[in-house]
Amino acid sequence: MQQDNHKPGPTIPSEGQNGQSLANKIPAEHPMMTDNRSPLTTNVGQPVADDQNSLRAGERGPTLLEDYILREKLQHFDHERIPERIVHARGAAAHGYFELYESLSDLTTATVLTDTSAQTPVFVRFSTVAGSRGSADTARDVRGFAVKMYTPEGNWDIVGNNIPVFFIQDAIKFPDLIHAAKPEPDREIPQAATAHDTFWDFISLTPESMHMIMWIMSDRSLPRSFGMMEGFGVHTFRLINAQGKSTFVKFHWKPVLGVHSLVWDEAQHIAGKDADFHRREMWDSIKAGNFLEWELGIQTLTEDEEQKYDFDILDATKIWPEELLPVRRIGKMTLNRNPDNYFAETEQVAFNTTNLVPGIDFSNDPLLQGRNFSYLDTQLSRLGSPNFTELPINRPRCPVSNNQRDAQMRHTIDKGRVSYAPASLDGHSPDEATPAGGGFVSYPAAVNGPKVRARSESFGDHYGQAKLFWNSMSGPEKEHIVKALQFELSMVETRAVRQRMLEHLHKINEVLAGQVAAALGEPTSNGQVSAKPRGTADSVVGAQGLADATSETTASGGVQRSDALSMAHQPTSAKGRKVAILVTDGVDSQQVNALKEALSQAGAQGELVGPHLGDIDGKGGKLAAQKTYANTSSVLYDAVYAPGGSGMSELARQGDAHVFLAQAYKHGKPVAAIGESVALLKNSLPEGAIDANAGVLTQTGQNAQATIEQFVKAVGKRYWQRSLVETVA
Ligand code: HDD
Repeated sequence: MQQDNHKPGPTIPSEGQNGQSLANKIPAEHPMMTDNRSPLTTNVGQPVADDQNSLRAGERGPTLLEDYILREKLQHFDHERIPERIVHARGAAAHGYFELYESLSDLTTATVLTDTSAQTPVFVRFSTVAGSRGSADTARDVRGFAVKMYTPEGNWDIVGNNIPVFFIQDAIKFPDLIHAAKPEPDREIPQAATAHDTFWDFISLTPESMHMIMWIMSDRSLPRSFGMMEGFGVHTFRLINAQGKSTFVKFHWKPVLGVHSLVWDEAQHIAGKDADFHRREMWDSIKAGNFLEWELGIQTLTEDEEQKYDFDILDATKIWPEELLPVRRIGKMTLNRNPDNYFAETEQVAFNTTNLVPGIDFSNDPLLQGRNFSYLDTQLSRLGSPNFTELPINRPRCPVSNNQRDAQMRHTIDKGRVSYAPASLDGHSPDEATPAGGGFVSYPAAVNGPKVRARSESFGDHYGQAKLFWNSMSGPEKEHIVKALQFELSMVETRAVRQRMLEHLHKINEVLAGQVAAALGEPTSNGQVSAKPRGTADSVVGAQGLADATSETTASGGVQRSDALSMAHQPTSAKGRKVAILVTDGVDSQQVNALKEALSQAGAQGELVGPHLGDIDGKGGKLAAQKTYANTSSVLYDAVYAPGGSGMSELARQGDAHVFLAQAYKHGKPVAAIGESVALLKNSLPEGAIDANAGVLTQTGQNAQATIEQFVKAVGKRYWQRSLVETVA
């Protein structure tokens, strides 16, 4: 069934190619993979002689019903679409592998976490949550980070996000959350955006979402690239060792390039200039051999420590502060191969939180427990048959053997009479694996208590970790959160919803609430939340959450500030970055080539942007412009460089060059100008903007080497101290 994805399946040669009859050349195996180079056939293999004209009665006559070739082609086309995912519809994925640094045999029996010699194949899909399949990549949203590992003990999926917490504590609220976030049902507006009444109405009545709100209003929801995002399993899981001992665990993916983001104005522009910004970047990087890498980290907690902290480890709206429970890095994942076919792989891949391997188990997190129902159910509706696990991208790489049979689109041809157990005929049915032989055994956690629809009081603090997040932000990060809330809430038409949100914000931080209130033209809140949430959360929130109006950080194990939450402490480098080099006839080619070389040495890419594509008559040799002002934009780059050269004063007359520099400046990116281009830069930026310490580099002489070095070091950084950013572009 499985084919090596690199090799096309056997093709059927035509008579014309080798002079032999087709019948003699039917391959023994079913060709599953095609590179479309074999002669054109119908879906049952009949060679097609004319694919340009349908069969008609006379050259100008009506089309004949007999034309099964036309009918088959149109019919297949008519059925090409499957339902898009109800959430996470827009995504992009890549293949790769996972390697373990050290065995975790003290904690788990899972081979993928104990065998350091193995290279486990993975397929990883990144996604936005709210938008449709055709929406823009840079919407403000959580990013899905779903990893499928093809282990020798079956597929293990970590179906995570790039944010470590979630909006709600109980899966029963998920359909409400998503209905509120999706376009409003009467008008189907807005697409891929939360800046509308129904979302904020729901949020303002759901205090448990406040921690998550701080994360999505931060720049975490505007990643620079997939490879610059963290990933989180979010829930608490269990690791089980050979002695049956359970340890609670949270999974983290730490990007080797660090965590970096865009800013909102930039993200909005990118959505128009290149809606495929993230998927294109990943595709191009992998194609160029710049693979994406993350380290897998774990935080662990013993059974005895389950109730040690003032947050509940079963509450998915809470993190375990890294200062309290450090992340141990245990392996590395590398994405090194683009999919061969978007539909067959990225669209048809089916993740499921219940795809576990022996040695890993669930916790009682009520959000996780609900997800464990939802994923299989959704795949049945999306992919249409329980045989979706036989699709090449979903099929485990280890043997699959059981008595499940039939259903639509069955691929496996099960031989023999036995499809039941116990059986003695035909060599009997597959044997169960014993626990000692690696069979999955659920952790025998003791369970007792009455059947209730209630939430534990230990889930009751909704503001403590929101405060921890706010307090851990740098100044610019706080400013971006304020601006995000000003934007989002100003788009809400219902005043009562805006006011309710201000009340919640006041409970997180008064300055934050005050600044948002000012932009909304509202008085600052008195810290009382007027509307209580409905249902079971009410009493719980009343017990701790709403009552807490102090500035003390609670539910954080005593941690008041966590550097791990801020992106300000992340390493920056030019690696994986893209730089625009503005060129026109008369540019100093040697300088351009020296810059390109220096960027490439640093793992970055320099792209020449000119007034037209192709030949640029450089001083010192010809150059080729790869992009023009018509098909690219400043927002698609991490830095902009205007080289020197006798012809470069011409650039000042190209209005787009001004916009390029001014916009890069506005978004805090490094900009540089040499020689003849310095005047252009000065004219593009506000007075006083030229400041090397603020990433604005100039060099009036022609010897640019020192500036090139300084510039390359600056690529990847953002200079938030530019005080005049609001006045330009
Ligand atoms: Fe979910 C898809 C992540 C809560 C129900 N979810 C989906 C995907 C990711 C997540 C990454 C896309 C997988 C892919 O690329 O195909 N979901 C999360 C995280 C959650 C979460 C990190 C909270 C911690 N999800 C959640 C809940 C429910 C669902 C509480 C329902 C009770 N999620 C789904 C779904 C989807 C899905 C409807 C849609 C498509 C799919 O499953 O395959 O079943």
